Amino acid sequence: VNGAEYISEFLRLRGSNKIFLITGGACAFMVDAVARNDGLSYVCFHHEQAAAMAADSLWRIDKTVGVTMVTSGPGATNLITGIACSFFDSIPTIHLTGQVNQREGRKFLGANVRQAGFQETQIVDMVKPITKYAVEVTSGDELKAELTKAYNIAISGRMGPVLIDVPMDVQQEEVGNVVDYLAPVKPAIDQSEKSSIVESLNEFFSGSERPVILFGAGIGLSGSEQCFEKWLRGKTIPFVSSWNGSRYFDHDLPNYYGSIGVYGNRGANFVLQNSDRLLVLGSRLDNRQTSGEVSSFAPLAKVCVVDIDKDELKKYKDKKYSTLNYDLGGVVDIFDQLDIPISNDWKKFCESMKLEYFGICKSTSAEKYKSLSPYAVVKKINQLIKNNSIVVADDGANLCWVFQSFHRTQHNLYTAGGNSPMGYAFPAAIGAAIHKPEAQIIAFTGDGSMQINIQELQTMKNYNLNIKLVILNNFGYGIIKQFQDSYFGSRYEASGNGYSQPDFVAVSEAYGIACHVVETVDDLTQELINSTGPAIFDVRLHPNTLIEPKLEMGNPINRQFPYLDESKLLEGTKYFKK
Ligand SMILES: Cc1ncc(C[n+]2csc(CCOP(=O)(O)OP(=O)(O)O)c2C)c(N)n1
Ligand SMILES: [Mg+2]
Repeated sequence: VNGAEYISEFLRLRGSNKIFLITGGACAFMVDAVARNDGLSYVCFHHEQAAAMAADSLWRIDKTVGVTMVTSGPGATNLITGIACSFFDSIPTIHLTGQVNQREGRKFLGANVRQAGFQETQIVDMVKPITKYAVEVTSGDELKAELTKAYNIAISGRMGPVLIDVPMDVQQEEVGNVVDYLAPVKPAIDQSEKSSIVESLNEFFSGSERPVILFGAGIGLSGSEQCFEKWLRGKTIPFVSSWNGSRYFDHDLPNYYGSIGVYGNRGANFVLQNSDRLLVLGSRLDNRQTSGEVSSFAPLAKVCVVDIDKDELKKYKDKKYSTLNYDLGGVVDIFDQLDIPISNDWKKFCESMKLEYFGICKSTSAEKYKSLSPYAVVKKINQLIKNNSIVVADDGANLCWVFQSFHRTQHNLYTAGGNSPMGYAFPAAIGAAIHKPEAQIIAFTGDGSMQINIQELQTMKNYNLNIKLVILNNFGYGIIKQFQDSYFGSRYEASGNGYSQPDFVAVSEAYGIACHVVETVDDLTQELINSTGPAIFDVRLHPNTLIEPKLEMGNPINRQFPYLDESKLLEGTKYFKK
């Protein structure tokens, strides 16, 4: 087989059978080989960024490695924002870029020119900081070795995207048969090491009265979410989560108090802030969780962080932090041996916080303007859809509204948490719909973000994808405007002033897709949401609809806007005075 055919067969054998692409001269041999492989098919996108975001989505759905195939130069550089989504959220993806023939390339000519071949770009150097591994192959033998190597790097340890740049001559080279693939082996942790982890954690918790566990995305990335959920079911230990962690729990678990942080649930924030022992599992504690004032985070607690990535642990300089460098998947079985003391007073406090705040999503701004509450919209859709549906959120205020109010049980709920580019949700939903045509899929986006990958309406139409695309339309960049309310005297530069948008109903019509204008929650009917095939919902919100609650700069996470009255604040910070 030639290099291009080898790549196809390798991907098929790994179970990555849908290749997301835009073609071009430098990748044409690879694309043709995909088409000729009986076990593979390709999907044509209309922007490479969208293809990369769709590929990113597959692992989040069912741990399938997504693949893109694009041409050199602009095809390759267009992937970058999508690749970054995978890198920051530790999602394995494979990106195959065509490259010019080596005899036409800058390396062959030996001069330090900007470009030799047409559309030649040094994509490998460009993506190095946002991939786990990126390599240009120079021969068939190298291609064979590097495919396995790159694939295994993508799926092992702290996972992430990889890119392989394949010159046209290597795509055409005769490379021989497909060689055996050896899967990576997970390093086992022996019994004595496990006993020492139990000892450290029991020591950490000894004397605790107010323990809390914070779960991050690591619990799902390590494949241990089900084991942890089982363990938690029998326990009373309170737990909270990051947004990327919240997608791995049944929010009905009695000891779940919600997600924390800048846009977190007030009750969850109060629980965390009052704790005396905080165990952080698989979360990098980014500043959307801790606030910019890191020293005000968990101010009364000793904190222990367990993470697979040594470098993440180097961040913790303060002596209140201790760290353990483990893959949660390898140590989840030790949790049964932990002895975590909890006071009754603490259980009561957590319960009272839950009663007061959990699941409460009030839009005082919508009340003020007598307009539609985005929280009511999300909750209504949440009620109408099936428990196993796929729900993708985008960025900005619309992302916050979804993660603040969506009650996840079995749903597959996700977003590109770390990179959070405008326009992720829609192409990610396209990836989901192609991968799981039978699934119910909802993509939430904003009017601004919708315009970043609006060209993919054609992909949705062309493949007749079963996606309900919900545009939470506030006629502007809502999250930025709210920021400008706080710091720029409501001067809405480039967020309201200068910003523009098309008539989404007319746009949908041009693409031949049904569009429903939503002005009240009653416009969202069972019939419309549960119909099959593509549809768009243009949900009309007031331009000044706020994210509530939200932290303003300089505050600890227990003091969010809209500000509580003194007695509620005192209740929520009950243990601060001691
Ligand atoms: C590619 C990209 N450019 C810029 C930003 C900065 N940004 C974050 S949210 C946002 C506004 C998004 O507007 P919209 O989709 O309407 O969301 P809203 O906040 O109004 O719900 C901007 C410009 C970003 N996240 N990604
Ligand atoms: Mg908007």
